[in-house]
Amino acid sequence: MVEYRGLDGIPEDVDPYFGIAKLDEQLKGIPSKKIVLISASPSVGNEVFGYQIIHKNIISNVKVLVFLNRTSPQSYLTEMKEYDFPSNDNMVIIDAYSGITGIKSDETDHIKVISNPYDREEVKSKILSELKNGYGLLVMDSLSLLADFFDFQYVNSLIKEIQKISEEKDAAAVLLFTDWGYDKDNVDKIISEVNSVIEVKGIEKRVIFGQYFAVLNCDWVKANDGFSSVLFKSMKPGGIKVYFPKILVTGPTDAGKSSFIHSASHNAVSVDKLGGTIALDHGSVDFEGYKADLFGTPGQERFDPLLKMLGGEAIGVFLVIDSTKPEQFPRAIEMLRKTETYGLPVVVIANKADLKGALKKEEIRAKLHLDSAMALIQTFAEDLSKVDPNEPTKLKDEGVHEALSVLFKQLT
Ligand SMILES: Nc1nc2c(ncn2[C@@H]2O[C@H](COP(=O)(O)OP(=O)(O)OP(=O)(O)O)[C@@H](O)[C@H]2O)c(=O)[nH]1
Ligand SMILES: [Mg+2]
Repeated sequence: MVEYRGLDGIPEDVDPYFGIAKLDEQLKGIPSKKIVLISASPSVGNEVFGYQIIHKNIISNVKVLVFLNRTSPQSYLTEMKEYDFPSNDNMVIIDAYSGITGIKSDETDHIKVISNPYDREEVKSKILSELKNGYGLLVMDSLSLLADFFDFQYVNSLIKEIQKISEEKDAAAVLLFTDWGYDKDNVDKIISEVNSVIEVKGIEKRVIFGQYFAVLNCDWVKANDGFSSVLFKSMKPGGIKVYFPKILVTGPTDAGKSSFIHSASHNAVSVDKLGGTIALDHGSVDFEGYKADLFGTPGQERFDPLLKMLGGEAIGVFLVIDSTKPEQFPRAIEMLRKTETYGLPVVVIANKADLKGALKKEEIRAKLHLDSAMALIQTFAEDLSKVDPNEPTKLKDEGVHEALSVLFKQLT
């Protein structure tokens, strides 16, 4: 079994991967001979999943064949680049688009042209004969458009043929599908032909609040309780990121909440006065395929009336404490109570572990009465000589990253 260690940690020389956090963790990549359908509702779109999967594989030296009928190869490659997913020699495109528009497209080593995309036999034979040339992965964008052009019977028999070649050639396939309200029987038939279905949907209430993906089924991984749905954001550049809309950072005055938020995120802002936070901090974290919005509370008691509001809708908490100040520990617990976040996943950050007099982890655990299951992670100033009493301090990446990965794991 492959252990998921963040996107950069995925071992190479193996079967194709999604290159998408959580999806690779749940499904352990895409084994060869398997066909995955990524089925989106029209309001969200799934093309970025395609870009990201292609990119992850071509940079891992998997040869990827991409069938395009939704857009031209040129604009597809431009879109990929805008997400910071540049193409390379491992990517070959079958162009079933230019022939529709009448734009002349020249065949190259990396672009195979279907001269008449309305010719069902030409389309099928071009896909199947090219796939026999030794690809690790086929990506089709889009299968639903092919059903619109021809019909569902055609699409079903094409999937069967792809399956046959994938078996012979050890290839996998990812088929992008948008469900424009087709007849349910037709869609169910396709679902029954493939090995895994991933749904991509929006959380809608007149406007779209968010987007999520969820594995509907998968015949190579057992999930007794099913697979959890995963909120995501599509970033340009960056692609699909698992998204946590609100994580609270709280703890006593001067413990280092603002320092943690500034160290963990790339764009933090703090509403501060004389170095102390007086309203809130906010920062966006972008870490190993995850994106999270951190909201920091002030520590001073006079701002306690804000705590409940700041804690609202949070899904997890970083509780930051100063390792040298055990007298503040009861206050830390009180803040957890006042933010009304008790019961959510909490990671305790024992900051200022670099200072003289900092308590050891076990001492902190005992004094805070921490349950043994609760994570406690030490953080330190990166450079003691640069600590300024009026500014947040840059903390060492090591502790900050450990804290992020531990909480993110608990949240998904
Ligand atoms: N030596 C050392 N100093 C630190 C560390 N983290 C933060 N500081 C310093 O501690 C002070 C408080 O840090 P902040 O991050 O502003 O603390 P805070 O919890 O946001 O404080 P309030 O918003 O007022 O509640 C600042 O002077 C920081 O430079 C650390 O790990 N080691
Ligand atoms: Mg602060």
